[in-house]
Amino acid sequence: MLLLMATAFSQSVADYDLWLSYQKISDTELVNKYRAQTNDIAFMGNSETIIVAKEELRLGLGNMLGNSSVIMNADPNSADLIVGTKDQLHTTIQNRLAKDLEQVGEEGFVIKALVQKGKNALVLTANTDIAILYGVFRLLELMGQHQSLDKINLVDAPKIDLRMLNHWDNLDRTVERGYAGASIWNWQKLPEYIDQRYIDYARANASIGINAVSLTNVNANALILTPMYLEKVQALANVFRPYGIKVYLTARFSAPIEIGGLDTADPLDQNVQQWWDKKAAEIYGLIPDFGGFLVKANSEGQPGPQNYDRNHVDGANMMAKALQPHDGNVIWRAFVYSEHDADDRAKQAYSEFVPYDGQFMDNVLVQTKNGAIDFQPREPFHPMFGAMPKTSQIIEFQITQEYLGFSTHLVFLPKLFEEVLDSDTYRKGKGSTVAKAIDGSLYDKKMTGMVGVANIGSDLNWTGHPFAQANWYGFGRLAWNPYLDAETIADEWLRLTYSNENAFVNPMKELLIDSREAVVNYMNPLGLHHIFDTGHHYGPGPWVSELGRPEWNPTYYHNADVNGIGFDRTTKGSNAVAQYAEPLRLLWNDPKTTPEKYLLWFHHLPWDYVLEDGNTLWDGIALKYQEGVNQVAEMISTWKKMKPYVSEEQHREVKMLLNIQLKEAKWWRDACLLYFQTFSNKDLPKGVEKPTQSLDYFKSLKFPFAPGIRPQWD
Ligand code: BDP
Repeated sequence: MLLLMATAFSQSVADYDLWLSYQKISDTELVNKYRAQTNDIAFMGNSETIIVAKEELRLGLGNMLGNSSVIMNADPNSADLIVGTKDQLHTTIQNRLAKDLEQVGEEGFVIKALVQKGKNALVLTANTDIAILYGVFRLLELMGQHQSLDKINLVDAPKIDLRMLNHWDNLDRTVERGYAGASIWNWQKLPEYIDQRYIDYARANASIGINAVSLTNVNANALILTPMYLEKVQALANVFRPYGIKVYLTARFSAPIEIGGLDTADPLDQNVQQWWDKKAAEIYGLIPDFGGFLVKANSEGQPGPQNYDRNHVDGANMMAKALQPHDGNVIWRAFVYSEHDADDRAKQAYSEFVPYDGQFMDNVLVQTKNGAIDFQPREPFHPMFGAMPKTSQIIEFQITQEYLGFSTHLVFLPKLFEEVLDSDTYRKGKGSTVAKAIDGSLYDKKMTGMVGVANIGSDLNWTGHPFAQANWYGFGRLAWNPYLDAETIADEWLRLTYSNENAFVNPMKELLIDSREAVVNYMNPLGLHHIFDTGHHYGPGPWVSELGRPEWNPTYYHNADVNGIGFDRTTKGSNAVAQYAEPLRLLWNDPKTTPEKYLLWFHHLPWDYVLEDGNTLWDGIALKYQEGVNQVAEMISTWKKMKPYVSEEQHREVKMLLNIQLKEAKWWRDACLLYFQTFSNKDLPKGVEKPTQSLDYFKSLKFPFAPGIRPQWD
């Protein structure tokens, strides 16, 4: 009992509100100004979406300004704030804003300060109700960051169509790679019982513009497509609809056999095709705005078209045909690597998919992970980006921290996302960034999208680590605008979640920005990758070498031996560099012109290879590990100084988590260096602390109950 209480109280109740706590503003001058600007509101319309938008505005203004007397039905001719879609506005204002409204499409909005009949007024307008809701959230966010509205002239629209979360939630409420408690979907109590969490989840998503969610694990269970579960999915879709969120489901390729009674799932078989046609019609009967299917096929043992000697196009197009009459999409994942292919795992998705460019139907989106291996702390961008001009290719990031310290380590992921989005693919010459490849500006796309694997669970604070909320927030902001920089996002999130005091925001912004490099340094420096312990991926396991398939073993990825370390992906090795456009192909083929952050990703180099700063490779690796540890120690000392700006509870919680992070950073450093030292046979350089335990000790650590593991991998 005591233990239970201790767990429950270690998370602050305030953390449940995420970035939507609408903290009271203490600066009275600002409060008076905001009050004057929002006291009489003419909020037009009464759709479900408009009702939630009004409620949100009332809540936000009430909390921030202590204003409980907000009028929502003021006369639009004299209101302080006028909110309405284009057609609801008075023609004079409509005409003044016509140009802006043309630019913002279905989901964008305009917030403008203007003078109406000699009186200052703010106008929030858009072409649709959902965009009004987005505008309301943005207005409240600006106020939450204490920004002046006096001259506001904001015309904003999302640059990406599909802004989506993928939950890897199982029907038994475990979450694959989930570190924040159980799944928030309570399948047993649905459809009748609507948890308040579903509504707060939808609000949080809408506040950052997320407009689609896939509810279930990509390692799918076909039961989700049976009538009993579809009724439950319908209930969730009904909750999400006013917030502009479409529901997708993961579709197990073998569902026609498992729940349909057929003896094949061959995509060219007519009975199979008809089964999917009927299934789609059944789902749309319940959920008219259903988004579609997300499919992981022929990857890591999942069934797929190749089981029937068919290919990805056959499989994806078969499902796309079933969904097309209902305007649904198939999201087909490109995360494939095969036990029958001995080639470098990093090359396989490109080799399998790029030849199919132009063959997928218009409603097929090919979902590609940000890097070619698997959500590592750092990877070069996936070579498929920009390489399939005739395909709607969308990007998949992992928000949950499978390879970044679970929900124990503080790591600000927008920095990682930004690095990928800003990478130049050179597919159409210099400046062909990944962001441009996916937002449709490099090649015309039928549909664009950005997906994040959710880090959300039943923990009181949603994400396990209170700072992991920033990763959910940041993902949404980047999906809306992939050109936003990580600093801006950090600044916004800190102000909305904790405090507007610069003495808090500035050092904490620095801490967030540096946190990503810290984790790279203490886990996988200089391009090392996938040296995690097996299955659960908790902690280091560079020594693991005896698993059934070569690419399951960390030794496959680091290749350490007495001669050196790293994966040779040059023309002399696996030639994965050939999948990148010039000049990258040429530059990354030579260690001297490869950025050091990717060095051991592309090259196997001797221990005494000389790095840019004059250190040998061995010394450089060791110093990076130490630097990572030092960075965490710095984070701890910054956090110590933040006590005045957060509650005692919040302070203690993050302090405890940072202490674990420091302990685990040292674990990574010591375990990896001791192991690599058996090959390098060199002493640790000056400045690197001596390991506290032996290599055998680190090897002996086992974690059979680490969270987030797939049941079949136990
Ligand atoms: C890997 C995870 C595994 C997922 C897989 C995927 O370890 O749990 O099923 O990715 O994305 O990173 O399909």
